[in-house]
Amino acid sequence: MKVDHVGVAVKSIDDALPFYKKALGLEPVHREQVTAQHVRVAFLQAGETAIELLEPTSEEGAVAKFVRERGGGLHHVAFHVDGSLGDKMRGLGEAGLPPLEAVPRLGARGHHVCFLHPKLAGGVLVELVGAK
Ligand code: CMX
Repeated sequence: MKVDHVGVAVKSIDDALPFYKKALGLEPVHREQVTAQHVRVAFLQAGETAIELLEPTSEEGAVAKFVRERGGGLHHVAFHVDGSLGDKMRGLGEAGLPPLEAVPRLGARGHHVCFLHPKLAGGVLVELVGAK
């Protein structure tokens, strides 16, 4: 599986961007508001992998809680699933590694996604990205 993107939670995307530009030469290639997740996001492409900066848009939601408790930082690692994400999720459930969602849900960039709880992966929130 390829790493699709690495999610980094920040208080402010605009405040975070100068580091990525000056230190790494990376600039946003896509910005979007994901209303259901209470975040706005910016994707910076680094080779085949992107960095997704996530900024909370309200006090609700997982990212706001993460920023409140930890001040931001590495939030999740997302892997690209070839083939059907729904099939992959069913297989994970049968293997005793059930995703947090019962079915794929719509995430940023029009992709379908699901998440695996950090307790399953040694403290890392894992996202799977693919086609429904
Ligand atoms: N990475 C690592 N650990 C995390 C974490 C993260 N991103 N978020 C929470 N945790 C830890 C908590 O600190 C807590 O640790 P301890 O038990 O050691 O104290 C533990 O996970 C359990 O947390 P919880 O009580 O189950 O629940 P939370 O309310 O903190 O929620 C989670 C955790 C994973 C269920 C929730 O964040 C979630 O549903 N995430 C998936 C959705 C999401 O993150 N969306 C935002 C991204 C949207 C996008 O990319 O578009």
